[in-house]
Amino acid sequence: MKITRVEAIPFAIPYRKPLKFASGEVHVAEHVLVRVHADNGVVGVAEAPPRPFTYGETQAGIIAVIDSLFAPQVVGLSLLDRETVHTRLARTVGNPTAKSAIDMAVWDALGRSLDVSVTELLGGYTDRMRVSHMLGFDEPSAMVAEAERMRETHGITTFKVKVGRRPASLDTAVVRALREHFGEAVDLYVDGNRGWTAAESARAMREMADLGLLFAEELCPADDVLGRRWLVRQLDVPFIADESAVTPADVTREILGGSATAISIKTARTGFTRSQRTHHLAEGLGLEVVMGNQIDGQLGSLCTVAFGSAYELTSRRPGELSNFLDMSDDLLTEPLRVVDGELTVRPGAGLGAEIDPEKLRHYRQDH
Ligand code: MUC
Ligand code: MG
Repeated sequence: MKITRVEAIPFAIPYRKPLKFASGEVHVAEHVLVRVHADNGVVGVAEAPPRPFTYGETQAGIIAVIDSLFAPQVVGLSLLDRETVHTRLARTVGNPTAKSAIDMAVWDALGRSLDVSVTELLGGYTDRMRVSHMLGFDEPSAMVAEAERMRETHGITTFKVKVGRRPASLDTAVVRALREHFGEAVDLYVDGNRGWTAAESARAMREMADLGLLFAEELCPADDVLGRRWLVRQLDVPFIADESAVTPADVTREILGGSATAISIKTARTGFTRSQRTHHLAEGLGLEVVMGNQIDGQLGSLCTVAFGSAYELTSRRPGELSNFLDMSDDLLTEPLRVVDGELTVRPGAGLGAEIDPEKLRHYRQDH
């Protein structure tokens, strides 16, 4: 079970419905498919989504760092050497999605080699999660119509509403329209991607106080240290740290500093090995956890549900598992389906993902 090769393949798939939010927008999924080959003939897969506005990574940078730094550091190790893989990759700062894709492809290859699913390897708590869908910026009527379509087609009843625009009434009007349209039939929470100041956030949350929100996420920058603590102290819902708390050390700092009271775990940026550490930390600190989405394709969403289903704490809340529904196509032979508001893990070995060779040929950008 020795790693013989790591491939990093750029591909691009357009979005049918681009996602717009306070820190950026995504029109095309320009991701990197990572394949880890082992000497037993097994190949593990995962995908890295570059998010320059959040982590500074680009598609070309992910390929360069894998080819020049990370692949040579892991070739020759056993698929069982996950701690050594993690330690070697951790010598380099940053590059969270490049590191995570290698980590997850190693777990996939290990699962395939042992004929065990990744979820079972990790913890095996359940085989499914409820799904929360992310609604990007638009007019209130369009966002209500999109949520209605997601409920009718996929049975989704939890929505994360992107906020953080100016004036804030653009967003509060959307949340109010959703609540008026659906009544108590849906759960709603908001994510500001650092778009507002602490004072703007406090005002907007007061304006939405009657709308029964579950959470507020990253409404203002964590770097506004005192402002954010001041905001978090006055809220009566958990405040989720997302992009401000990528590593377990970040989580510790944000939570103990009073700048957040809940966290988002995204396998796209902490893989499986680091996400385990974050999960254990969250359990120790008694935090609410939401499995987040890095605007992942189907492979990334499969990684999220594989991890989220493995533990009680991560499967308790609906996970953000449905951004792929907004893409025009994907790479898997058998597409993921959200049915009755749930996404299930794939039965069988590893992640259970098979890449369609025709689709990969069509969407890859390296030849
Ligand atoms: C999210 O939860 O924020 C948008 C920016 C990012 O870093 O992730 C997405 C979704
Ligand atoms: Mg977020």
